Amino acid sequence: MFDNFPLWPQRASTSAGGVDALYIFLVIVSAMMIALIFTALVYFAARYRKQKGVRAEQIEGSTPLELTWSIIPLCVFMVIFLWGAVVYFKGRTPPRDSTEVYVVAKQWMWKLEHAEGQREINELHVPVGRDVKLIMTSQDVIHSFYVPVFRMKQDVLPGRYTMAWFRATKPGTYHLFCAEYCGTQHSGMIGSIVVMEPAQYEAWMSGTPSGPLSVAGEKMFAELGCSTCHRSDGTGRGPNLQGVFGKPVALDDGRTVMADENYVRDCILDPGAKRVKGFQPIMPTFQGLVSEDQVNALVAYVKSLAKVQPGTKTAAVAAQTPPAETANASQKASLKGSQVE
Ligand SMILES: [Cu+2]
Repeated sequence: MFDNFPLWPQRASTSAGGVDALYIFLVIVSAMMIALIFTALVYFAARYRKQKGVRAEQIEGSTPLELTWSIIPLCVFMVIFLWGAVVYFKGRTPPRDSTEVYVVAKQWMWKLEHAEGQREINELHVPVGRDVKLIMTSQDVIHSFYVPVFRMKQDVLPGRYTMAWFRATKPGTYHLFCAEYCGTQHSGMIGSIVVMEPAQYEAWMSGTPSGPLSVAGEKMFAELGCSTCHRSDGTGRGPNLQGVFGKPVALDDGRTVMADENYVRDCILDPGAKRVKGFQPIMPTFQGLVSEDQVNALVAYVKSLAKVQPGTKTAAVAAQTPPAETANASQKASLKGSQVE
């Protein structure tokens, strides 16, 4: 009966149930309050209507009554607040080892790039049952990545990364909307999320051969000359980036910041702002010289260095190098200390 007119939107992610439950609770509490207020309104209007010979009496306040109607709502609001906070923090905290997808929004399309290198426009293929972390930025104005069936919406801002994550529970093709008015063709900024069975997804992944994003980033790192200062043997004029990502970094101005995606991004585009302690302000800005896609690739590369022990060949290079050459390279590395170049 309700096939073409569903009373409740479909759910297709692990967090959708939690969001719905909170929403239903809010609706029930609101409905109960409306019922209570309107019943009292009608009752009192009838009970204390104007009658002959009856005069209104002045009543002094009642402390127990006032305490009751203050404390009960306070408890209800605290429940809503705490419950909301739990749902919010769960939705904001991507699980470790999530599959990563970089999202670049622009008027009026979504560009998506998997960490494995696959690129898509207005379409995102993901496997069912796997955590997917979105690292998003905008090339122009504010957009918002909204997937109703996942109950997930996150603003996408120019000049920084915002994150979101989901774990799809049901294969299917679902709507992706931009939920922030972003110009004349905002309503056309739509796409789809294709959730596939793992085997199907593997087949899809292998159908579009392209190297991992971190390898593209490593190439760019060399082309832009980054590797001449950020040397892996620690002798460069810039900090060695191996093992840095995901750890606290001491800055020149005394602050300590976490080396996350936004930090790496800021260092590329505004190197003076968060300079590492003990290094000179000699790094030029790459603002305007690299595209958002290129920044994403560089971030993915620096991230891939997180697990690399200082002074070893990077995983990204090893993955690309044929076995014979790898052996050769590691021999060389052990002889003279390796460089990521
Ligand atoms: Cu938009």
